[in-house]
Amino acid sequence: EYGMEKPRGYNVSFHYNPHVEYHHFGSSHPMKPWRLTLTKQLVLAYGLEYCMELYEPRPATFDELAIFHDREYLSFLSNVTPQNAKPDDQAYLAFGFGGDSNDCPVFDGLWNYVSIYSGASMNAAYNLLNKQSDVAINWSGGLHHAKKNLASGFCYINDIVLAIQLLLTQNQRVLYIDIDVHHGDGVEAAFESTDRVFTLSYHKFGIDRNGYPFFPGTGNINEMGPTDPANRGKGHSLNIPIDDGIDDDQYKWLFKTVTGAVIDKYNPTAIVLQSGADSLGGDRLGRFNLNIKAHGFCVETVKNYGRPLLLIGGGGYTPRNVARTWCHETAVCVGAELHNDLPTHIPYIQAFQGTENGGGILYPDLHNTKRHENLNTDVKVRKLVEQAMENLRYLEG
Ligand code: TV7
Ligand code: CA
Ligand code: ZN
Repeated sequence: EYGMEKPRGYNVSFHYNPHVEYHHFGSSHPMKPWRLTLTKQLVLAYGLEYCMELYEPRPATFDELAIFHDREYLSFLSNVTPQNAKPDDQAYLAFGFGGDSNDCPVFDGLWNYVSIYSGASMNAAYNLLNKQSDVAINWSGGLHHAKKNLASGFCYINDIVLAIQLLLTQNQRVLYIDIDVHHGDGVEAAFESTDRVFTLSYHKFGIDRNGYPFFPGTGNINEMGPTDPANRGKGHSLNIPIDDGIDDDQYKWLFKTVTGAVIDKYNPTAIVLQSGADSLGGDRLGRFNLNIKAHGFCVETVKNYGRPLLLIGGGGYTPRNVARTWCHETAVCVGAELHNDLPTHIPYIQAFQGTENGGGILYPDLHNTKRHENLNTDVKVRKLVEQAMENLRYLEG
C-alpha cells in the first residue's frame, strides 16, 4: 500500500509555540520547560529549520481539551492559581495537585502552559491528517501520565490522547510507542477499551532499595490491557519492563525486535512516538545508560516504516542532553547528519561546554556504569523478547 505511492517530497513539520518556555514548575522541580529553549537553539544553530516547515500553533481551547478531559477537572485547572489554591481542599487533592510529592504543583500560567503544549500536539496531528506532513514534531508535548480527571507525574493534560483522538477520525488503527523511562500509563488507560489503538511502552519497572516502586509502578510484562474477552481492547497493550542500566546494544535490539513485530502484526495506518529523553544515561531521574544515537535509533527505526508519524517529547531531566537528543532526532527525521562539534555562536553555549556538560560536542558519551550498573543480562533481555512475542499472540484471531 505504501510502496505504491509515486515518489514525492518528504515533509517534516516542527510545531512549536515559544511561550511554553517561560513557565516554571518551581525552583527544585525537575521538569524544566527551558530545556525546550535549549533544544530550539540547537535546532536553529544547525540550520535544521531550512529542512522542515515551522508552525507556531495557537493554544488549545477549553472545548478542545474537553474532548478527553472532564469539564469539572478543566474548570478547576483553568481557575486555580498559586494565590487562590487551598492545598487542603478536597478537589485540589482529588484532582492530583500538590500532595506530599508535589509532582504536580500549581504555578503561575499553568492553564496557559497546558493549552500551549496541547495545542501544538493537536496542530501536529492535523498536519498528518491533511497530509501536509509525513512526520510532525512537537517536543513540548508527550505528557503521558495525565488522566481524564487527574493530574499525575508532572502531567496535567494528556496531549497524546487528544492527538490520537484526532488521528482516529481518519485512521482505523493507531500505534502508540513510548520510550520515556516511565510507563505510559495515561495513554494506555485512555484507550484500554478499544482495538483501534495499540499501546507499547518501554520503561524501568521494579521496586527500589527504599521500598518504593519506580513511578508510576505499573507496566509489568503481564499487563496487556483488560482481561475480559468481551472487551475489544484485550491484548492491545504491550509493556516492556526493564531494569537499571540497560545499554545501547541491548535496548536497540529489544526495541527493533519488539516494535517490528508489533508493526507487522497490528499494521497501523499512523504511529505516535513519545520520545521521552529520561531514558538517556546521566538523566537526573532515569536509570538507563543509553547514548543519544541509541535513543535516536528508535526514532529512525519507526520513521523507516514510512507511516504518518507524530513525534513528541516527554520526560528528560538533564536539559543539555534533552536538547542534544531532540536536536539529533529532528535531524534524523529530515535525513541530515550533524557534525559533532557544536556551533559556537549560539546562545546558552555554556550549557554544553566544559567536561561536566559534555565538552562542547553534540554526542558526548553518556554511558556511566558507576551511576547505574547494568542489571539486565543478555539472557534476561532475550527472555523478555520471548515473553513479548508470546503476548502478541493475543492479536491473532
Ligand atoms: C513524563 N520522581 C514524568 C515522570 C514523573 C515522575 C517523581 C520526582 C520529584 C518531584 C519533585 C521534586 C523529584 C527529584 C521524581 C510517588 C512519589 C515519590 C515518597 C517520598 N523532585 C514523565 C514522578 C515521580 C517535585 N513521582 O514520565 C517537586 O525528584 O515517584 C513519584 C511519587 C510520592 C511518594 N514519595 C515518592 O517523565 C513527563 N517525582 C522536587 C520538587
Ligand atoms: Ca515508556
Ligand atoms: Zn519519564
